[in-house]
Amino acid sequence: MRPTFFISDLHLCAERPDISRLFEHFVEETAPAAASLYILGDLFEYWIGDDQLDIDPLARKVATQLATMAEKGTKIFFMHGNRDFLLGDRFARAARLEILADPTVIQLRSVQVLLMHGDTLCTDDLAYQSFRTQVRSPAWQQAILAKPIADRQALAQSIRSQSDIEKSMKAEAIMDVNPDAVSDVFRSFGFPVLVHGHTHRPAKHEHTVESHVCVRWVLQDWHDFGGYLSCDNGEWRSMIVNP
Ligand code: LP5
Ligand code: MN
Repeated sequence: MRPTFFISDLHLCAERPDISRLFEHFVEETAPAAASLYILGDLFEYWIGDDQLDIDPLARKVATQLATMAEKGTKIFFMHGNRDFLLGDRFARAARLEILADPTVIQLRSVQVLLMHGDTLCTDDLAYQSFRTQVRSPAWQQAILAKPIADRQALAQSIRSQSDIEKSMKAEAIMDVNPDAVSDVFRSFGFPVLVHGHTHRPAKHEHTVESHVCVRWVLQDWHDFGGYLSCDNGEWRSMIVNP
């Protein structure tokens, strides 16, 4: 049986051509070995609506690269991150991928695996959680998507700057997952393996919840190099993309 791969937090953008080249290598040489590729959010630096495809050559290229991989036989799944939560059906069709809800449970052999972007676990970051509630509301999204694309681009940049200012004033611990939130999801989903990104703190954690030892994989971001998590016949491994 072919392996399953997981990636997140690539933050692809025209300003980082090195990461785009790494991604190209990954989709052409590495990921086709997988039966399924799960992209757990923040594939793009930001996404302002699917008409980004009309103005952003990199977005079109990524869609084509993913579609080519899907045609070769790797099933591709995408979950929204806090940067690309506006990615929608038009991109999904162009990239031949399926959008998943956050959270989603999949089964690999007999193991239940819970997939999340990871931002909902950061419950101590109250300012972020209230921002998230606002931008994930269908009414807000409808109003935003009705605006001209240039306005949305400017707004995304303002939010990015504001977010960077606020992050510089937040304690590191606030921006990590909350242990009780993690225990709660393990409990609610029957003590699965948990895979998430967002925090950019790649690791394999073990949590004991009601005497169950549960594993939580945090995915590698693609800031300095590319990485993915592989599950191959029940064996989990964190891998580096080697061009
Ligand atoms: O992304 P990261 O890791 O740097 O920081 C996140 C949280 N920040 C965000 C915001 C994103 O960085 C930017 C999202 C851009 C999306 C583009 C589409 C938007 C649609 C608009 C156009 C169509 O998610 C950060 C967390 C951090 O993770 C760790 O978990 O702390 O959260 C914040 O910093 C949020 C702030 O605390 C509160 C929100 C500030 C935004 C204020 C809006 C100002 C608008 C000005 C308009 C003129
Ligand atoms: Mn994120």
